[in-house]
Amino acid sequence: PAAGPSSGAGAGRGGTITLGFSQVGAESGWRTANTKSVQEAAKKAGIDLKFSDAQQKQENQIKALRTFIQQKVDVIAFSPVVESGWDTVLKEAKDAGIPVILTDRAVDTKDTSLYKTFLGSDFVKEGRSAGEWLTGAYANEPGPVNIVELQGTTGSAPANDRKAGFAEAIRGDGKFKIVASQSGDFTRAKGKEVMQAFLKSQKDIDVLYAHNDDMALGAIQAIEESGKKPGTDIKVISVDGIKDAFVAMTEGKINVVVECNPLLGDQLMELAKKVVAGENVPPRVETEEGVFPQDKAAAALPSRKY
Ligand code: GYE
Repeated sequence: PAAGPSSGAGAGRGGTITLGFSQVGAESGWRTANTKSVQEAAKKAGIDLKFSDAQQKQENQIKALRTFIQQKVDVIAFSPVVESGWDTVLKEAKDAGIPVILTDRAVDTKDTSLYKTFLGSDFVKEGRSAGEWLTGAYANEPGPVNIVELQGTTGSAPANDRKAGFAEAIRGDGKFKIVASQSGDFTRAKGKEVMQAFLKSQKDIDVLYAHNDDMALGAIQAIEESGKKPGTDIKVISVDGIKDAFVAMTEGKINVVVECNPLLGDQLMELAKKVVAGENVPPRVETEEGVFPQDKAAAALPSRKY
């Protein structure tokens, strides 16, 4: 039977759900894997995906969300580039009766009725795991342990939370000192550039903590070009777990990677179907992740999916 005119959110033309998805950008290997996962899962689930890339700019995401609202999509999902500044546009979606799912990154709002659920990782825990690895590795070493930190995109949930979790884990022992901390915007190019500056301004760097693998990989180039050995002269801690980082671990250049899972597509489609059907969903759905020290890298490498 021919589908009648769409009767608004939740109906779906001809039974097909339309999902408007606003992605952060294409800044990292993690992001590329995440995009692929969402696109493949939508296809598999028979969901009509309207995909929009914000190129790491909040204004582009707000525009994309407004376009989705105008198009009367059945459900909106997005990965907010930064945490704050979403209340107005989320209110517009709510007033239009379009449910919103946060994927990967959270928003900072007091009004939790503005979205149905959050699907992603516990970034504070990731930061804590990174810090715990460090305190373990240096348990019997005298200090000081001078750390430089490459932060993710300023104002983003993973940058804020990975910083906070790490700081919390090392706080108990005064020998751990963060001597420099700056954003590398989650990219290889910026990671390299900022590491070059750190190497110039800091005489004595023991450890690099990078909020993602791409920045760590860029920084590794800078370390090598400066004549030092990454993983040995400067220990490297990273987050995500992309294949390239596992390769770098097997080469001894990264010491530990805290995993962050980008393969959220299938779970997102499940949640999208449920919220469109008006079913209850849990307010937070977290993904399972591990920690991979260097000696586990070779065994894990062949089965890495991203
Ligand atoms: O760690 C980083 C990406 O939001 C968890 O964004 C994501 C982060 C991921 O650019 O590589």
